[in-house]
Amino acid sequence: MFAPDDTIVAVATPSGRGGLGVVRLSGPHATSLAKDLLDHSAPLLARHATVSRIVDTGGPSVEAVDRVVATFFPRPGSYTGDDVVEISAHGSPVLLERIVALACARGARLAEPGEFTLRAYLNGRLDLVQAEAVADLVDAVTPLQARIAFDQLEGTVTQAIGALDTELFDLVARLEASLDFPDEGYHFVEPGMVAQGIASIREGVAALLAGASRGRLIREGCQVVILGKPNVGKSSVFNALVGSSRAIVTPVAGTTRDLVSDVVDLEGLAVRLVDSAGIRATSDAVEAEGVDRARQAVSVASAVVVVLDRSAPWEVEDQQVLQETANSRRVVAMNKMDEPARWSREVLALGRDVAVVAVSAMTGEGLEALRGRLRTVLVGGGEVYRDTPTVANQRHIGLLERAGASLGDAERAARGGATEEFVLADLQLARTALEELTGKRTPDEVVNHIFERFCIGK
Ligand SMILES: Nc1nc2c(ncn2[C@@H]2O[C@H](COP(=O)(O)OP(=O)(O)O)[C@@H](O)[C@H]2O)c(=O)[nH]1
Ligand SMILES: [Mg+2]
Repeated sequence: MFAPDDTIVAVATPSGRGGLGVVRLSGPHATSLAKDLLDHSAPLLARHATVSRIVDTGGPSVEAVDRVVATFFPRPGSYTGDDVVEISAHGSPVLLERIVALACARGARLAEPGEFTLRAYLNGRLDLVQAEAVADLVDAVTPLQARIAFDQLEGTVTQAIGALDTELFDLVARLEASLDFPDEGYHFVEPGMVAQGIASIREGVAALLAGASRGRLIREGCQVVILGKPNVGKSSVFNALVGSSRAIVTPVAGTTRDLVSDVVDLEGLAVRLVDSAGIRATSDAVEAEGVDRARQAVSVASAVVVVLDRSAPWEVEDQQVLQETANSRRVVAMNKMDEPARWSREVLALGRDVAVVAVSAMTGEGLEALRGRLRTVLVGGGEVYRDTPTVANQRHIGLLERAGASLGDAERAARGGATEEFVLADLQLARTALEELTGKRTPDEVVNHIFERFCIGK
């Protein structure tokens, strides 16, 4: 995809101003380029911070550009596996771009998105699962997302898959050996043992997949729509959960017409909360469009919060919202609990399994319970434990499912007394899937696609 012998350069810190900004150089000429850029005659000492100046020698006179700290990370122990020099300058976009331009003028090439991490992968510093974790870690918006990504970067998923692949490799080797010596009547593995060995690996794959839908929800975040008839306090509940006055709250029914949304951190779960127009039959064209949009948002949502006003008489419109959301995962919020109640939970005629909480968006009472119930509805109870591999990426899930299906086929073939060749063919398919996962054998276009989503400097 990219020329791996080039020396590449990019700003590694986010665009914008900050106390520091880092320019990263990687490749065979990283140190000689750094020497040209820096006002420092001695070679950079490995892994030492060197205070120096960036100088521009291209003009009629030498111009000092910034005072910086340069650090040299020699190959092969650097992030990319090539020689790397990191230059910490003052965090001004103008300065950082100037340093990059000076490096390019001396023969460096501007790095493509994700190219530093791609090199780390190509040089065997990270496997593909870990490289993907780098992007997830940088993109994380909740501490739990960051934790899962970091564990993945540390190798929890890599190790779990590696262990399965080793078991699989061992089984394949023994089956191949018994194929190679058929005349001696010597079987390196009993057919019963083969099926058992396959079953154990298949169960390992299934265990990884068991937590995957939850992992995926945590990694990707999800959407939750607040629904209810007009004036029950949807926008007030939205604002209270978001923690600011994003949505307009008025005593006039039908004021929220467009969707207002914001991301909230629900104990680590990134939830895009959507406030919607009140669901009701209306002759107002703008309001009707709002109601349509609310319904569309529900169709892609992971769950719904149905808001009801318990301080007002029960109406057929409330019943309609409950009916409309009967097939969605939902939490029912009986709002305005600070006022005298006009009806009780029994009116809802909902089973005990439906989460119903009394809240007051005005006083904040019951909101913690609402958050808790919502989280349970979305991901179930319990914690995400440290050091257990959490599979969270759709690519990984798809490949594990493929491996699991092939293992199932192999197991059935072995139990049915099929020849080693048949069993082996399925086992090889399973191995291919696992190797595509870790990057041992991944098509170039898949690798390209993965690194395309990185930003420049990663
Ligand atoms: N007493 C009381 N009034 C509330 C509460 N939540 C909302 N309201 C009031 O109900 C009215 C409608 O609220 P709003 O959030 O705009 O409802 P929406 O139309 O469903 O979005 C406003 O006058 C709010 O101040 C609550 O918990 N208690
Ligand atoms: Mg509203």
